[in-house]
Amino acid sequence: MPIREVAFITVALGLVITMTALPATAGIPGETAEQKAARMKWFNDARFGMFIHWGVYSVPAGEWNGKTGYGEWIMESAKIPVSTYEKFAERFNPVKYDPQAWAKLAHEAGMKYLVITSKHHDGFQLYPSKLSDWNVSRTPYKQDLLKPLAEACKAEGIRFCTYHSIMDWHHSAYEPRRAWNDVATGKPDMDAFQNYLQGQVKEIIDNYDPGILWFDGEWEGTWTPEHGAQLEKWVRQCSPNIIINNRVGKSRSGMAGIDDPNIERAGDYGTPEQEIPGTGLDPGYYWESCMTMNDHWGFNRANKNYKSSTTLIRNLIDCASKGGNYLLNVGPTPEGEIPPESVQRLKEIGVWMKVYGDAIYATSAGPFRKLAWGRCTRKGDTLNLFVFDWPKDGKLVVPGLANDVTGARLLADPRDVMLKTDRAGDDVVVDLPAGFAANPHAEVVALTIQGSPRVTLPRFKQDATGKLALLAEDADIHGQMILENRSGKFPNIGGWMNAKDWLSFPVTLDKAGEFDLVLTYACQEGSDGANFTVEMQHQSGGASCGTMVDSTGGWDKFKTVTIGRIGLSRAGDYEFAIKATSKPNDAVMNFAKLELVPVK
Ligand code: FHN
Repeated sequence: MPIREVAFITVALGLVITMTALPATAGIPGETAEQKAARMKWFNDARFGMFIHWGVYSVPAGEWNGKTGYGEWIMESAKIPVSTYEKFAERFNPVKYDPQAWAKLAHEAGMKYLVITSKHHDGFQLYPSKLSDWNVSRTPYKQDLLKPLAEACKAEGIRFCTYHSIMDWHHSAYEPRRAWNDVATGKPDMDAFQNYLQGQVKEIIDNYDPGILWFDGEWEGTWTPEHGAQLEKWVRQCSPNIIINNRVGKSRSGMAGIDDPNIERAGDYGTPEQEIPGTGLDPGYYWESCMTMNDHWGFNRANKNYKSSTTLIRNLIDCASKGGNYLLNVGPTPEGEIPPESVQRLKEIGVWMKVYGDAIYATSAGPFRKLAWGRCTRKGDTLNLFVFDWPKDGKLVVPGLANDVTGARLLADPRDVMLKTDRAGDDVVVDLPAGFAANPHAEVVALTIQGSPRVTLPRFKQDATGKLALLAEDADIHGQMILENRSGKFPNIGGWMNAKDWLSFPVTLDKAGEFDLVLTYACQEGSDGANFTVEMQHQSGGASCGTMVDSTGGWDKFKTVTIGRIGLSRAGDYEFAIKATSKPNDAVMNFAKLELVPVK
């Protein structure tokens, strides 16, 4: 079905652009924003934590029937009969487990908290629950694996936290019961299952006092918002100051993890997974991106596709620059060892954090939409400029910063030499020392300014041919869309689930004229059909071009199509806005680029 074109010209009186802030997520009923901020302070200051996925799924180590691509989902993915799967417990014997070493490794990596799976989807508990025998007591090891780690974390000064899966492929009361669950008895009963779940949560709180209860596996239809609300209330009764993620209920929007504004908020914070949101999230919105180091959460012996330490450090910086946390995963072996590739990276991260950690901890999001050379966090009157790409001419351009600069220094320079800064129009330029051996992961320039940051956002302009290109990573995001990279080649706006969400771009048109609007986007089969408009507002009028989205065959299948032709008779400042005008079946589209191509 070709894109249907409905190009129409409207004269608009002007458009007021307002940043739509995400309302803060839920929390304790009646809790003020200040009270929540106090309760979340240790988490929000921490910025960096360790995730540990460990269980009997580590015994097959990702391999089954000659295939090696499995992880912690091996029971489900390979449809292993539960009676067969249970035999893994007989081979789960972590005699090399050293909880003190794990806590020390996390601490020395600069991590401030640790989240370990007390129970994953396979239902197996790492502790001797009184409510189930499908746990560590069924292994040769028998001892509680959580208690010594909780104590070791306390000794290292890092917060011990637990992940507990709602979905349970083993328990007889959980529904839907898997066809390969040949040990279940009786009929599933989700209310009975909730009682079991709440009983185990109380055991965990009473015995290990976790700082966070990290729920997961909430997505199946049998787990309702009401179940989530009841569980959340129960947890808060058991531990009033605990922090709960948003996967206790049904408010997260998929892997983007950010709360859907149309759904009653659940938990205290958003949980992007394997991705990092775009800029512009509300400062009062707490979130944490969780990621693997290789391609699996659980131990997979064959998978050596580990991210580099530079990538891991820059992910941490990216999260902090947007006001969020980074929860980095390790998947230990059945013998109780963290894979050497993970240990090596954690040690390298720790070396970097020792020098630059102050620019990460207890910071807030930087004031810039995008920095071509790196990222920025803010701490009081200091903007921490993380330089990934060291300028060859030694001139670090800080775009649009209107504030007076009171100082600039290299965070790593023990001599604490003040760097020269100048103003160049809207920008501040920092003179970096020639021949300085910048840290290859990221170097930090600490820039102190007068007053709260004031940034003039750059306006997008035509190139020499008169073409204007508006890219996903340049968009002002109004809502919960995220910046991701589904093509693996260029960023795109994803998670456009809500018709109220929209994108805007400040544009300065030097050359008026007639233009073709050329859109690069992706849309999954079955999600097509949403309408949207491109609005181009000048102070004295403007134009719009509207179309209906057609499928491109997948969220990662990008196509470039001409969606219309418009005439812009005036040069000058415009506000471009891309808005949905009908409710999407799933998401509106994955937006990559909009170009205005002059008509010859
Ligand atoms: O299915 C789980 C997966 O195994 C892993 O635990 C991740 C970590 O956040 N959560 C779910 C996938 O979204």
